[in-house]
Parts: sequence; C-alpha cells; structure tokens
Amino acid sequence: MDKIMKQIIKTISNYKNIVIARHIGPDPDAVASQIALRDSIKKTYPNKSVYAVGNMVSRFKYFGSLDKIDDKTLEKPLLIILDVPNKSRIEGINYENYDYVIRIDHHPNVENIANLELVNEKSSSTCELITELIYNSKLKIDKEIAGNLFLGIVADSDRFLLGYTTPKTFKLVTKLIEDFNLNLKELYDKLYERPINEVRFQSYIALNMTITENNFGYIKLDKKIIEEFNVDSSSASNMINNFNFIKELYCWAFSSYDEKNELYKINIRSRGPIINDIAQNYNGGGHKYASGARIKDERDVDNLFKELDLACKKYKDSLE
Ligand SMILES: [Mn+2]
Repeated sequence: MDKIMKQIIKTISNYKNIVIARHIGPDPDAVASQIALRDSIKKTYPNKSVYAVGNMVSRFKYFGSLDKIDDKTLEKPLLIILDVPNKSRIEGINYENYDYVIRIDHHPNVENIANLELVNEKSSSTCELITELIYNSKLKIDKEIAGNLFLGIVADSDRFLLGYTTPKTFKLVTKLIEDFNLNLKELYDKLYERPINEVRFQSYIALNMTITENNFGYIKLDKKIIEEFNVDSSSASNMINNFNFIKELYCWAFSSYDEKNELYKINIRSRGPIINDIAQNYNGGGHKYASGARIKDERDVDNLFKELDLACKKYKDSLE
C-alpha cells in the first residue's frame, strides 16, 4: 500500500473521536465520500465515535444521514477533511479544536491544510481515493458503502467522461460492482432522476446563454428567473456538465443569485482554457477545467466573465 495511505490507516486506528468534513455547497462526491468513510470506520471499529458533518442537502439524502455535533465537546478529536482544497471552504467544524488533521482530496493543491495530506490530482474523485484506501487496508465495506462510493465516482467523473478517468478508476468500479452485485439502475435513478421544471430551466439556459466570438458562453440567472422556474440557486450547478461537448463553447459559466447568502454562485466549466487560476481571484477555485466562485459584488461577476472570455481568446488564438 501507498505510504501515506498506511499512515492514514494507522492514524485512524489511534483516535477514538473522528470527525469527517467536506466542502461547502456539497456535491455527490463530497457527501458520498464522507458518509462512506464514516460508515466504513464505524463498521471496522465499533467502539469509535465517528461523525460526518456539514449541512445536508435534501436531494442527497439517499446517501445517508449526517451528524450534528459540537466538536468543542470532543476529547482530542481527529479531523479528516475530504474533497476540499481550501481551508476556508470546509463546512461545519471549528478547525482549531482538533488534535490532528488528515486531508484526502483530488483538487489541485493550493495550500497545505493538514498534518497528513493525501492529495492526488490525477484521481477522478475523492470517492475513488476512499475506495482505494478501503480496498488496500483492513477497513470494512458493505453494499451500502460500495453503492455510495460508486455514485461519487460516477458523478465526479461525469459518467467517466471527464479527464482523470483512468484504467484504475474502471478497475475499482468493477470491483465495487462485482463484490456487492450493485444494482446500477437503482443507483442511477437516485443520482439522475430530476423534476421537469429543472429540465425546462436547462432549456431556458440553452436558449438564453450569450456566446461570444471567442467561444465563451455565459448567463446570469437572477432571482426572478430562479423563482419563475421554481428551482434554487444551486440548480444551475447540477446541469453545467450537460453543456459539455458543444462545438461553439470552449468555456461556459453560469451565475446564480443566492438570495439567502446575498451572493452570486458561479459555476464554470472548460474544455480548453485552464480556469481555476482565474476563479481563485474571485473567491473561488477548483479543478483546472471545473471551477466555481462565490462573489458578493455583481461587478466582479462581469469582471470574471471578461477574464474567462479573454482566456478563451488566448486559447482560440493558440489553436490557429
Ligand atoms: Mn470531488
């Protein structure tokens, strides 16, 4: 086994209280990885107290439930953070309360935030790393854990379409399916079933998106439109991958107004220019070709879009 994985397993075995956290605005990979790892540690060490924390998103309830705790009351807890590149984007914990911190992630490393870091940018998903960790150690796994890990990998690789889908990804997924006789139809129904109003909203985006001469596509989704389609400020992010492989788009970005937090949630995807370094300048970040940002001032949304358009121009020029 990989040396760092060995150290992770050893550290987990040494702690009684363990808290597992992930990023704000969770996606299936984030929620599935924290619940799968929690359940696996609990199954392996029934005497440990293991918590998966953060706000639950109702459409991800099928992964299992999250735990509500006050981490200040825990004695010498271990923190495991999953799927997060920045300290500021971890949800639901008081960082300074922890005795030791482990991070397992597949985003590009922007800052060191843990005592022990397993960061593999070439992994399709955090769930792939957790699957590897479990299969290479004495950590236990059951059908439910396997199903969650499978869905996290499928979601983050966008059904094996995105970069960093490797032979290893397929090997691990095959093993999960074979070992637990996973029912793929049942699992895909959970992940992909959606209401018609979301599909209509997606059509609205396709019809109304602006596409620049540099092949940058963008749209601002304001409060009125979000209400009209009866969706929410995170709905657009669920459909941004559906705009992949469009001939006229090298990069595309959606801005959705989040009324509750009074900010603009930006989702960005690219199949050419690198975008995470641009997003980083706007309170965001992520992967090279899949990033996001949270912006307070609408003028910064325009500035971000301008920078992305320019990145598309440079990319386009480089092709000629
Ligand atoms: Mn992920």
